[in-house]
Amino acid sequence: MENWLTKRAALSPNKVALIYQYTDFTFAELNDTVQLYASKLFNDDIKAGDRVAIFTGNSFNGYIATLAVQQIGAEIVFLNTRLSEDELSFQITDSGAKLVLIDDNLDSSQLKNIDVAKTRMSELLSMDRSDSYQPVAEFDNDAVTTIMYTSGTSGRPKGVLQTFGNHFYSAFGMSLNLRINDEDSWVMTVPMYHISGFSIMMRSLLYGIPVYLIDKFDVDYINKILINERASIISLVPTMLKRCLNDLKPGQNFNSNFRCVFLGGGPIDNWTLLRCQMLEIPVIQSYGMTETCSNVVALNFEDAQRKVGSSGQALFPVQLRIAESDADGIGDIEIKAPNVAKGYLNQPELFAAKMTSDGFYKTGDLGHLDEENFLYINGRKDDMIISGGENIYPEEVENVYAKIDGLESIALVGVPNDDWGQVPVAYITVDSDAFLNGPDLIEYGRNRLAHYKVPREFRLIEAMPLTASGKILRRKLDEVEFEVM
Ligand code: S0N
Ligand code: AMP
Ligand code: MG
Ligand code: MG
Repeated sequence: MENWLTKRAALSPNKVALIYQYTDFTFAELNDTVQLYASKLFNDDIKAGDRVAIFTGNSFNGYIATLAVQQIGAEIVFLNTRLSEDELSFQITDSGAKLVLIDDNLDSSQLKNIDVAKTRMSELLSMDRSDSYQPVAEFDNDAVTTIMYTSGTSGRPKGVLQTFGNHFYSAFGMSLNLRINDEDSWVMTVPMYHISGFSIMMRSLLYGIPVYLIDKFDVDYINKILINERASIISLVPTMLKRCLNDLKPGQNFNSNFRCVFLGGGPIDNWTLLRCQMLEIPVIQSYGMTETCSNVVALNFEDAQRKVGSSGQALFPVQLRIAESDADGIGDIEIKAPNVAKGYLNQPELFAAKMTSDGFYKTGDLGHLDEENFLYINGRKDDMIISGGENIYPEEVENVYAKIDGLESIALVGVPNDDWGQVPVAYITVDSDAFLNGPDLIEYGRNRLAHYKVPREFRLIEAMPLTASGKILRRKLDEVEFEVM
């Protein structure tokens, strides 16, 4: 396919592409700025096929830098800015990124000791442009353009390889479902380092619609955009939606061009959905993941009211089936679609293990379909916890703590939380002569893990509930008596 940015700038140069802090940029201006930036980034070391890591919030510089890496034909490695030094170090090394581009306005102290070339995004602007730079002419469907890391139940995090074709088909299915039109615009407050955010950038190029870029989740500012500007769609995770609702004053309505909250990333409670109905805020619930390059299942406008609680139907051209279902029809959600990622970087065997012989991807989620093929999510096969749209794998946290002397065993579980949906707490047993205390254990985790992964509380128990074969019965822990440390 022709390069989406240059194509879009040629098709609709004067349409607004980006609105950042109340300033508009057209697609022609966006393209010019990105190409200038790319010409300074491009050199003998940074060229097509290389990997460049991006450490940014949703800033203007981050938006430009990300598109510039794509224009060069290099692969973008997105770093979650909440990660610890250990976590970032692994991803930078594993991806073989040649350079980390760092957002100027962000605390990047976790990167300080990591041995890799680093450049501040603004520094690059004072560099010379390369005369030989040309944007890539084509975006090859099979070429990887983005890599986003995801953890799992065992071993190392995995870089999900997302191709242009993946992003294209994702945007295509979305546009048919939401019937994207010329009046649409998308508010991007979900982070660009997640597919929830990055997919909005790609949709903007493909659809030719503006993005309201928001660099900090400031609920007052976001509601002002939704009330006073012409924003029509906003992608949110449940935590964000609840904060927006709590901040709305009686009688305040979103602008007349507003069409929907596009909700994903985790389960939502019915009370919040009911509040949205009462406030006449349309919510399009969706289901998707990094490996499917954003949502593959979503509600549509006609059925949103009738099917509250459902995540919707498989989008065009996604195939969905429930495998190994039980008597209630609940089983494994499997997906076959051109937006399923190409694989895991350096760990192809792990991705292969998630593919069925007939090409379906085993999501690890449990669900069932109603008589009209609407999907309802019933939880996970593993014990993954979702806090504010960020995933926490208990095994990953437990492995970090298992190294502590005197800590005999640890099991992490998610407990319900009004703001975050779930937060992690740890049950532990300790050796009889050990001196461990909760605050120190929390501090230990905060130095090694993204803070959202750190247990909020340590619960001391006498003994772990075990299976006959000696495995910890995580789901029995809520019945065990404990003492908060
Ligand atoms: C909810 C957010 C905005 C909360 O962050 P906030 O309030 O800005 O935090 P800070 O001010 O930076 O920090 C304050 C303290 O809060 C802690 N903290 C921050 N985030 C979390 C968290 N998630 N859980 C627990 N604690 C958190 C900080 O650590 C800090 O504490 P201290 O000082 O102690 O460090 C933020 O979390 C956020 O942006 N969440 C959204 C992430 C997201 O987008 N997830 C989706 C990932 N999934 C996908 O992308 C696939 C699905 C998908 O594509 C999709 C999803 C949603 C919508 C649409 C789609 C789509 O299909 O297009
Ligand atoms: P991630 O890979 O970080 O994008 O996380 C994707 C995971 O979030 C999915 O595999 C699900 O477990 C969960 N998830 C996404 N959408 C929903 C939803 N609508 N309801 C419940 N869980 C969801
Ligand atoms: Mg993930
Ligand atoms: Mg998630």
